[in-house]
Amino acid sequence: MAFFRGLTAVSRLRSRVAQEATTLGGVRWLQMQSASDLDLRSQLQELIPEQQDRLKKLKSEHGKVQLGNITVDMVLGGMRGMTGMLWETSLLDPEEGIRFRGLSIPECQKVLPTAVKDGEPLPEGLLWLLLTGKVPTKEQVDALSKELLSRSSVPDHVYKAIDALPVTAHPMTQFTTGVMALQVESEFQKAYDKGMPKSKFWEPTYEDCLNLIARLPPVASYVYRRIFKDGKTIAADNALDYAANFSHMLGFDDPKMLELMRLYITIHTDHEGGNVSAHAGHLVGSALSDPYLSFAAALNGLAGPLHGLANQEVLLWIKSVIDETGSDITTDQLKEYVWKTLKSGKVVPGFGHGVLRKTDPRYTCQREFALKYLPEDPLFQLVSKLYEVVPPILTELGKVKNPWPNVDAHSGVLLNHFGLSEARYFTVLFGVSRSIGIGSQLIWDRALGLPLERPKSITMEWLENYCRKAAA
Ligand code: NMX
Ligand code: MLT
Repeated sequence: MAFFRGLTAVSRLRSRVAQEATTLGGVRWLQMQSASDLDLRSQLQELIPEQQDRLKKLKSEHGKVQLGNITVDMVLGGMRGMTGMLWETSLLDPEEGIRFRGLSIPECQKVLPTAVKDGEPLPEGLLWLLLTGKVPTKEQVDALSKELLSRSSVPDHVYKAIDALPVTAHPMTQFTTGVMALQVESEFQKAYDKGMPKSKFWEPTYEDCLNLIARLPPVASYVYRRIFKDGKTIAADNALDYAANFSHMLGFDDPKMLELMRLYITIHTDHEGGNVSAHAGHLVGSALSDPYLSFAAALNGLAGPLHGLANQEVLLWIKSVIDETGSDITTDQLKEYVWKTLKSGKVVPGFGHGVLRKTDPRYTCQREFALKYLPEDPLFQLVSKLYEVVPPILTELGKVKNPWPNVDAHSGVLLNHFGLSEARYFTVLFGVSRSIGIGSQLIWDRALGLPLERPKSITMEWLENYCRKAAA
């Protein structure tokens, strides 16, 4: 991990001790951990000056190095392939998929602490990894779980704000309203209004982000229970970890569902910085809007059908296939349905990607989960069939750059299997998870003093004149 390069000898040693504690699981090692080893904020405090120096050096020594050429196609094509922002927490490779601080999803599944033996990673561990670049010990993750729990109390006015909306409002609208209502508690806004030096900006941002991440499960489960369970809410179980507690508050306590939720929340956290939600959050945050305002912007982007809403669309689409053709669908009927969707002017949800050019590893790990826990599920089998049927058709269209499935092609059928069948709710789950990635980067945005984002735009006339001159 490149991030380690800047670490001091002391923190490197500490990180080694922490990792040996994971491997050996020995009490003697664990006793060597100090209180500050278990405290995420103290860890960050130590890392920030090193990373600030690293950025300063990069700017002063290499500021004029060219990273590529901008073409007219890029300007007109949604800025694809145009490198334009710093995003430290993860990096996406078109062929291989996402790496969180250098670790692929299978690597995270191997090294991040779990709740059960050989189980799925705990999302708190990923939050620690995204923020510090270090793999946490189980003790660090447990401490973070407790810390999040201690921050999770939601003021009553948030629920009242949600209740002001019709119960028929889309779950994402209700969820984002809850996030906006949480904003009145922003530590960043209060500190900024009082006045604080730029070097301190990251501290109230950290407080806001951790509070936000902690409070989203109660808000999100309130929205679910309000819409789909007659408003009968379920209290938190303080003995559970972040994802399991969220599942419990939603009303799902099957241990397999708890594992699914841990996996789900882990893999949806972050997908580098250019995706619509992360970019929206980063852009709004660059105006020094506080984390609540920034994250609400991110959620509004996530709610679009080409982005996070696709997980809703996939399950609705799969159910519409069954409604029309029955559950014993043949390959030919499936092909016909895919063509019918395309001819109606719609996209096939869950397939394609703005950057990826292979099957999304987030799809693959969900498929592995399904093969382990629900191989006989008829909807899972249909998803498997779609894997064979859809890519050749999208390839035949001739314009689709990536015919392979993305994360959203799979998530809905897993949730549906364990009883969470209300597709309209799915994007809220994505949103809870994404707060971890966007929040982590927002803290680093403030720690590194990243500037206001303000790219140049041009008109068609400007472009025509420019191209005419370039050709002359
Ligand atoms: N079904 C039908 N057409 C598609 C699909 C698809 N799944 N994917 C791409 N295309 C079309 C696309 O609409 C465009 O057509 P046109 O030139 O007529 O506008 C053409 O193929 C070229 O698009 P690409 O360059 O391959 O993809 P782009 O980067 O523009 O868009 C997506 C990426 C993800 C928006 C697109 O693949 C899509 O609409 N997929 C379905 C929706 C989806 O699953 N979104 C979720 C993505 C993951 N997430 O969670 O955000
Ligand atoms: C995401 O997780 O944000 C999506 O895969 C979209 C993207 O990366 O562009």
